[in-house]
Amino acid sequence: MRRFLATIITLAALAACHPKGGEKPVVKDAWIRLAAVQGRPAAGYFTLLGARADDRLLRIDSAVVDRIELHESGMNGGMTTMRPMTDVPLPAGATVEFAPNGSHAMLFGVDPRITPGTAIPMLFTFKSGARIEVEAKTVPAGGESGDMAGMQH
Ligand SMILES: [Cu+2]
Repeated sequence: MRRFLATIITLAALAACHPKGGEKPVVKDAWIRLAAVQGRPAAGYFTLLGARADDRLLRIDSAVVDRIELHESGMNGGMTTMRPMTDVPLPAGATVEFAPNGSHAMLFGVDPRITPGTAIPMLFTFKSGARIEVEAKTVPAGGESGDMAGMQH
């Protein structure tokens, strides 16, 4: 019983200091690095903020991109590798970053009229049913959003 009470108290303390998320997840700071060669995939980055309840990012769609995949990066024998993720867990109140060298969105078949500086609309769909549209700014291949350099992904 004493152990049980201690658990309750610990949980209450955790709940008290846990940051409260909003009703819906938030998508912020979305940007896309276009490919150096037209026809090659572009890479998209953004930050997810979890809502009050656990959620999952299921997919991203854009009217000007044929197909968008969610990829995670890893290292394999000194080489950067990546593999598709079917969805992305977004726990309540958590911050999940898609950033260069880490997880990223891969944009296949970007409309050739998109040039650096053109915004790309992206619609994020979550398991909770939340759908959030953001405008991602685009930068040229090798360009940065202020935080990183050089990598393909
Ligand atoms: Cu990728």
